[in-house]
Amino acid sequence: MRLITGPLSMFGRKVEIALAEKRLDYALETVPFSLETFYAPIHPDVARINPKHQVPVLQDGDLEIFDSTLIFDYLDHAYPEFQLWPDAPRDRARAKLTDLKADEVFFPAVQMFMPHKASGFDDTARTKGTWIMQTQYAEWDAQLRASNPYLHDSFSYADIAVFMAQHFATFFGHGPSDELSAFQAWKTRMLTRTSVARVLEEISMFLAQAGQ
Ligand SMILES: N[C@@H](CCC(=O)N[C@@H](CS)C(=O)NCC(=O)O)C(=O)O
Repeated sequence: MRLITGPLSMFGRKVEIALAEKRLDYALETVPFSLETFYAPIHPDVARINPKHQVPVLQDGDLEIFDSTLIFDYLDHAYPEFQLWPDAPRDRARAKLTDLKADEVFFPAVQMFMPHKASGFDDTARTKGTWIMQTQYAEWDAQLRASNPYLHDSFSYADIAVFMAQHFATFFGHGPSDELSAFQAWKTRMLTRTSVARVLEEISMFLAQAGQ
């Protein structure tokens, strides 16, 4: 198996955590990335496999796929040991909804505060973005109070997605408030997982080398 990703890709880091949680061996291919040029030039395999020219991309034998959530689905089907989606249909749908909210509701709001994207958003958009993030934090805090210790019945892909999204939000100054004690306790719990701690250490090392 070969994972093609970038050092600051929140979606790629989701997949790295999942692969570690599932104890799967893989080769890591890091695409060119810098804080000045971002993903240029595009890695040739990314350009060939993903028409959106985005990472992560996963190759497994003759299979070539992209999109972190699609990769999650594939990993649980192909490598059923250490399942990370809940089994029961409704539980699985709920966990997938949490992953969707992290990726496609919360993270686009985080992106409004990234310096290289900020000029594309005015104050009205950013106020809405802040509201979206705070609303999601409150929802996840309530969810954790009901289903402690993880967002769903057991540790799942949903925890991975929310953790990575809030990590980037925190980096850009929009972390969860201390009053959300269930969410804060969950963050501490997530950090005790080797898979998560390793990825955060690598992100910090990359940023330190880039002078951030
Ligand atoms: N829905 C995709 C999103 C992938 C994505 O946005 N990747 C970013 C890096 S985190 C990327 O490659 N951006 C470069 C670009 O859009 O040109 C997933 O879950 O993998």
